[in-house]
Amino acid sequence: NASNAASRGAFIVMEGMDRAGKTTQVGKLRHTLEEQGHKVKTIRFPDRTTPMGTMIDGYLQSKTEMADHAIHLLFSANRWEKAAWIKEQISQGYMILCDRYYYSGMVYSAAKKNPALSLEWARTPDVGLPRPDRVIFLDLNAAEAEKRGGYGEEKYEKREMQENARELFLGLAGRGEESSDMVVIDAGHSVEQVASAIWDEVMKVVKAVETVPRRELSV
Ligand code: NYM
Repeated sequence: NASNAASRGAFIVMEGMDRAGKTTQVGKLRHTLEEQGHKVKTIRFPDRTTPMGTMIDGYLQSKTEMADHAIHLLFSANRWEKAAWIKEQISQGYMILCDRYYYSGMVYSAAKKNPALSLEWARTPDVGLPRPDRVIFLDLNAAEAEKRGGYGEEKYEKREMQENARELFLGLAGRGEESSDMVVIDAGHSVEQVASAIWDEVMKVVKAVETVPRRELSV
């Protein structure tokens, strides 16, 4: 009903390549929203603090091996663990800022180019999760990312994987629900310039949630 819609928070997702500055920008956005009097909570995926998150962490650090489909489902289950909490917080009026979400889920799994693991297959286990009000994709090409200090030691932090993932991310801008939720921001500028471009988008969302009800991902 209208009074619920008026008081709910927004669900904002920050996506992007490794090294694009997601964590920095989530912190800045939190600060700006709080200055404007909003209640904010930040989360990140993978959430490595849960038992499933511990398994994901072991995989990313190459301590354990897992089949492509199995690790994919674990990343998704790790989001499902938090789904009820996200809905609850939004309905209590919190702005949820989320560092990575199912876009990373689809894209990094599909970037492995396993012929049995398509982008469409990868999206399926996430259907029904809270749908973001806006997904900000911080775009940075692999060469720029490497200039920022290169990649770490974790799985997927290799040039080819990153290039595949970026191409898939950008392709989501033309796919169904993602095309209306996602905005691409060039992360190759200064921290302040990127923060200001993000704020321009978030301002619109903060206004829009007053009239738009919360939704779930659909097929
Ligand atoms: N990642 C992240 C996935 O492969 N699937 C997912 O569903 C999510 C949320 O985990 N390289 C990958 C992307 C990153 C890695 O993320 C760890 P971070 O933000 O470095 O903790």
